[in-house]
Amino acid sequence: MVASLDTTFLDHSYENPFMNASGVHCMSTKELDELSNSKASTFITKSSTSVKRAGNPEPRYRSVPLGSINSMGLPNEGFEYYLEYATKYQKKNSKANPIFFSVAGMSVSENLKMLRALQDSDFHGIVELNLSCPNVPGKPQVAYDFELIKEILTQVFEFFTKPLGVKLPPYFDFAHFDAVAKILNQYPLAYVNCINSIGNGLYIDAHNESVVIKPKNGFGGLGGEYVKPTALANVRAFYTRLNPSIKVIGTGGIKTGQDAFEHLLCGATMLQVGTELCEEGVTVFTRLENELKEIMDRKGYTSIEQFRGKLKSL
Ligand code: RRO
Repeated sequence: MVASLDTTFLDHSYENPFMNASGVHCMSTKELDELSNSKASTFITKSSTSVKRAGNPEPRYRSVPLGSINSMGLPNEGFEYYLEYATKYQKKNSKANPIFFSVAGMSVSENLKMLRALQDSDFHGIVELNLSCPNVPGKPQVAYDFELIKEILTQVFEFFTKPLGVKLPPYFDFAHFDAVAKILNQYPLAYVNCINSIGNGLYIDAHNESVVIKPKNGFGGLGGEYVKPTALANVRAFYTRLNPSIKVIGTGGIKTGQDAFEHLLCGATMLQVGTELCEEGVTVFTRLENELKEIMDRKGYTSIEQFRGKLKSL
């Protein structure tokens, strides 16, 4: 195989575009260590809140035939746990590429508090602000409230100077792609990550006439094959609307090298793997890299830049 998967993201050169999606295989230091020792080129922590959270009652994640449904409810070990891990990791691996740190406060002030602490810390990686957790009962997703996106980002960029991206939910209408892109273009964002799970799906076990997860009477975020076309649409919609300085991370339905290739064609720079990482474990990255290289070899591409973003219209 001759194809190179070298990927430049925010002026750093990664060996390949693959990493985990926040929430999958990144809750504990053991899981984070496994990611760091895998073929993923970097990794992201579970979205954290100021204080440790137990999350929703189990069962709260189910693998289903075409993907997954989850209503985890933001379980995490708390902001300090991940900050300590990230800063230690940086010291131990001073030559490694930047890692990603995800935060998902339950209010504007909680997000600002964590971002202030990151700003004042030794962390010199990339921060992802998760605006799209679909699973906290009684808390609508921030990113479906466009005024609230503006309010948060305006306050964040009054003090935050480290690289910051936002995790977006899927949008389903051109009016919404336009409106959100117009807002995001007003801020010095490093990237947007499309997409979080498709919120509030309902998977039913017809034999037992029952839902399959306990929280929210079975409603939960969908991932996996169900979501790939929606993810590709969002990657493409934002890639074609955002200032070129704002990169797009593609997340959603990446199970094979071909899925990865499609995300790259739509314009994604980094690629995150959620449901399939949960299914297969960290060896998924080796397989995805081989499959993507095989496709590139077959098509005569030696680098991702030769086709990234170049999806053809009819
Ligand atoms: O923890 C969760 O329930 C969760 C989060 Br924070 C998220 O952003 N996306 C998701 O599917 N689940």
